[in-house]
Amino acid sequence: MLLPRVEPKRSAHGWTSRVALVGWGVLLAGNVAAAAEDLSVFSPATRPASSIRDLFFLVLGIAGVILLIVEGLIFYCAYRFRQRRGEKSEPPQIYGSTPIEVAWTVAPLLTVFVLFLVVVRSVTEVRGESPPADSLRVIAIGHQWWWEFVYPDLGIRTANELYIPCREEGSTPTIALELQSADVIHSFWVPRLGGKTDHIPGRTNRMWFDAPERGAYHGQCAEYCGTQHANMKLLVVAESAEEFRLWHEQERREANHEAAVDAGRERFLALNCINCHTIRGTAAAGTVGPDLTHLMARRTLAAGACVNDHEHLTQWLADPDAIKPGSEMPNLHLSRQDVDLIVAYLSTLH
Ligand code: HEC
Ligand SMILES: [Cu+2]
Repeated sequence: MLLPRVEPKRSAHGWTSRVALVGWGVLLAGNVAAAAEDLSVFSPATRPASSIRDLFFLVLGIAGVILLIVEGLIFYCAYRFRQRRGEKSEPPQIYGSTPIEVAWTVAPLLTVFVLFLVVVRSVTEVRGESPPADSLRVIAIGHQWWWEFVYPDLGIRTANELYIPCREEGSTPTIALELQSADVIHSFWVPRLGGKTDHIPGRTNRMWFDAPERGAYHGQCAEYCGTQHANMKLLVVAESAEEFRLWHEQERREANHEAAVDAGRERFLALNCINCHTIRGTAAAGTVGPDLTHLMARRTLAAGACVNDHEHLTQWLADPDAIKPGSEMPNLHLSRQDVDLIVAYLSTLH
């Protein structure tokens, strides 16, 4: 049957949509390029991450071949059986063909079976049996919307920035994460180190990887967990054994106690900050929000929502929602003077 011809309408604004499309393309390419360095599954730094990348390419390859065959057949048939000049009626219609039906049932079954096998192989590569006994254990707890990292064997507790020793000549420690949740489901994803694994309330999921090269690796919560899910970022910092030892030594210390900022410390301890935050060495022992004992050791505030500097810290205390709308840290309507005093105090917590 011939379809009636429809004249395409010429849009008066065709050029705007074209410009928008090009702009969008440029933006996308820019994002891809920026992400390519760091948030990319295509530059794996560990064995599980490489396994996931290889699986991706294998599946893409198989899907690509299927696409070529199917599209090729469509084009072939469209050309071979096109309507010729002078042909008015439909060609003879054929129904049923056992060989073809068997073929298109068996071929997808085989394809799915092969995909199943390669996925199972990758899953065992990623999960393995269990991590070696001398792994560095870290309990990673997902909160709305930040990460808590507890090192049970090292006696420290930090937030949002996970420090680990890196691979060095003669030693490749394994990092064994125990993933838990304080509220809803989150997902731990540092693309260059390993795939997504969920934090599920009431259970502990495990993932582990060999320490990567020295460097910083960005990550992101990968399971929608509420309004600030996008601002639930994390950074993994892989340091040399010596750097890691120094960092650990510093983290173990109680908070600095500088007389010059006594006024700020007193305000902090008098306010309800202490119901939610811990500063070791003071009376503050809350566990609702991040441990602030070594706040200044962190590069960012509020799980990567902004850089950790004087200006943003001031803004955060004056109005957390201005930086992270809907955050679980309430606006305490502090006076300008209190904010300045407390910022001065927090700025000494190295
Ligand atoms: C009801 C609990 C609560 C109270 C009270 C509270 N906070 Fe928070 N605070 C939080 C939570 C939760 C976060 C994490 C927010 C996020 O990242 O989404 C946070 C984050 C922070 C951060 C950023 C920490 C980091 O590493 O990113 C600072 C600094 C901070 N609070 C200081 C204070 C101070 C100072 C007070 C008192 C004036 C205070 N908080 C009162 C819950 C609280
Ligand atoms: Cu999330």
